[in-house]
Amino acid sequence: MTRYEQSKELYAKFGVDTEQAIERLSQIAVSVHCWQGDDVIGFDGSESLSGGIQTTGNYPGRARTPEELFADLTRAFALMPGKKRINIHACYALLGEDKGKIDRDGYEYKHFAPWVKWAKDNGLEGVDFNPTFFGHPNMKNGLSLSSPDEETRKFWVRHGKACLKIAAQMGKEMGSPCAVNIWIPDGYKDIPADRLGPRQRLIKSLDEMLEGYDKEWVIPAVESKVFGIGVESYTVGSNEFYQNYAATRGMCCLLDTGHYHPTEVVSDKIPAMLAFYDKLQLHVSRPVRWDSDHVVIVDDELKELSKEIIRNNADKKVMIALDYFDASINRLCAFVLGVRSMHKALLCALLQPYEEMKKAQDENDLTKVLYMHERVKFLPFTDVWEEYLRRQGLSEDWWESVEQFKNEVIAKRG
Ligand code: RNT
Ligand code: ZN
Repeated sequence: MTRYEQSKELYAKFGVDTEQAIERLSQIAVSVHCWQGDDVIGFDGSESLSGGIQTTGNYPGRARTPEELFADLTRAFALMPGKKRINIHACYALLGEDKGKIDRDGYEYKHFAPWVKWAKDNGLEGVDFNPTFFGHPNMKNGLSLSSPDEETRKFWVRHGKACLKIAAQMGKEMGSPCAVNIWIPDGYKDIPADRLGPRQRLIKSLDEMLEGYDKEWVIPAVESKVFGIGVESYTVGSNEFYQNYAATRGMCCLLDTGHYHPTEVVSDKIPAMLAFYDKLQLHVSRPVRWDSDHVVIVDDELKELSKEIIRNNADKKVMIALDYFDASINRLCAFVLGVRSMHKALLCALLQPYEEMKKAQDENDLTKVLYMHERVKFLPFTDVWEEYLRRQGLSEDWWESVEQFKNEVIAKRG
């Protein structure tokens, strides 16, 4: 008997079917953010990151061109298990001869067609898209959709509209609806004199932007935030603001695991949202003391968050995207490690005996709930995980690929 076969029997004693777990895991798509590969700079002219978000570290080898980013992503994706999507930002437009001639409000599908081609060539399930409301001179005083300057506000509404149109075509081309996430950095460093006005303008902008979007091929979401660097006192797109906006507009929210007070956890927000919404989008990140966007690892919160998806049968309702950017380590490793961690946590969640535990909770046998939590914690998870990888031609030892990337690619990038 192989180790996997032995473990399969052991899990069966707890009422857990490892074959079912592997099968279910292989159906869950994870949307991988392209921006870990180049420190969130993009190709449309920005030289630095702004808007309350920051990459820190100066590890060499950042992808500087579309060719480099596509090549790095191809290497990274080959090491990732499961169903994958690619998540891109509007600033990753391939403008070609339109460079310098058009601005973000003039972007079209053709500027992103190479991304769709790459996604198809690499067997991806879909492409997700984001308007980019940062790293641009029209972010007047750090404001976009909530700007009191009508010209500025309208420019960003046009950008959003253009992106929704592009997204519809991406969805159609891939045969899988495109998730469009709306995040703006708008806010103030110090105590504002008006907290309502910017929010009213944001409602107006969002309504204008979202008017008539393609409901079949686009799934838009709004992403809230508690604060950003340099935007400490007031964030226009706060949690309450967007939850109410989404609820009244029949759309969905996106919860980023780094966007709440450090004592709040997204794992508990998931079931609260599922009680009211039939779709929810996630940005899985790892905040260390602040929204630091560290590479996702299998920590307790990631395991808890995964349990909320699995035990509520929300595999298709909760759309998982990753959002982190670490410039201090090998970026190929960062990409692959984060994706594998997400899958590991999901598999962990799939190997839990929920029925028995839920029953114990409802019977107020909370001693048993605690006992069971600890009892299953160290069951031979790795045997199932390695079997999952093996079936996809992958293994847990992929360090060599990290070294190869360093020697073959990074070393040659000055
Ligand atoms: C910023 C948000 C946002 C960005 C990406 C690049 O705090 O999390 O989602 O990280 O869109
Ligand atoms: Zn995010």
